[in-house]
Amino acid sequence: MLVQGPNVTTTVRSLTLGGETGAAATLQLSGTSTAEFRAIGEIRIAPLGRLALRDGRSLTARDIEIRGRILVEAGDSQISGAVVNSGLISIGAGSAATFLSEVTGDGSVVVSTGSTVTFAESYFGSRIGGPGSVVFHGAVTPQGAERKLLIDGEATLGETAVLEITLGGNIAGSLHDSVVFQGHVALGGTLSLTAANGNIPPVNQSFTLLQYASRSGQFDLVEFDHSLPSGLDWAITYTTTGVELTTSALPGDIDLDGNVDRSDLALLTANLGMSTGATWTTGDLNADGATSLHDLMLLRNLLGASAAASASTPVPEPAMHWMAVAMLGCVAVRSANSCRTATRMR
Ligand SMILES: [Ca+2]
Ligand SMILES: [Ca+2]
Repeated sequence: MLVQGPNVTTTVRSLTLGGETGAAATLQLSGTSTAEFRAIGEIRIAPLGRLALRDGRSLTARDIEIRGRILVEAGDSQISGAVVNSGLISIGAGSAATFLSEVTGDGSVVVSTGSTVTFAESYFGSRIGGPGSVVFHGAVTPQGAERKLLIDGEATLGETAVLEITLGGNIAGSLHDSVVFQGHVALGGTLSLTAANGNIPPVNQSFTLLQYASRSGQFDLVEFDHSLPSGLDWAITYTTTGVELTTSALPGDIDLDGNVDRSDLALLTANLGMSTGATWTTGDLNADGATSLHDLMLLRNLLGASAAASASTPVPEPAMHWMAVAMLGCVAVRSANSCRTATRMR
């Protein structure tokens, strides 16, 4: 069945397209980019249903359940309504789709060459395939059994994006959320870290949070949902292939070998004066984007300390560090009772 949509705004109460078995049913909306197809209630696309948006037609519903397919075949289409995708969202060549509401589900999103999919709100999922581009402006949360989000094409995390990563265990290598970018990623926005069940990993455990073929930019802000033992810190490092988190690092242990020593001092002094874009690796220990005398003071306070010793003995509280943390304060998120340590990266 093929229904060619009219060139005017069409409103229906709700729509179920296709069935579980039998012949495929296709609703094709095409003709003019100013026309909108609107459902007051929900749109259900059954396994044998296909909804094709051509020429930039907009689709609006309260809820959109996809067990069949949504095909964006030409133009720039906007889809508004909470999407649960256990089927396929396919963005055809030379077209674009913007999802204005939350998208969840374990279904696939495939983006063709020269095409772009934009998630203006939250995206919860495990797979965005195809060589096209993906842009995130809201929360991004890996889902699925492997707790991994795999993205084939070029990706952008905009300044309002929040990448949510939950650390599931208290040992390195335990299951935790991660994102694999097979292509280039432009990083920005917030990295939000949560310790599942309050299990804060012990000193100097490393987790690979992100992998990428290439990268530009860095997170503007890193948030944690738990305070760490006095004098310890979280280190975010950017390598040529990924982003790593070292938990409960000693402020000053720039090379993350578990000791604050002359090697770390040499690394910091080599970058002293770096005013923008500095990271832990280049001596920015208080994560303000610069490598300055403040960072040097943090390192000096712990010169000679070792992570092994700090695991059993409380590390002396470096005054400058906690002054910096106090200035940054806590950011309340999700509930009035939760207090996340927020760190401005640049
Ligand atoms: Ca060191
Ligand atoms: Ca700094």
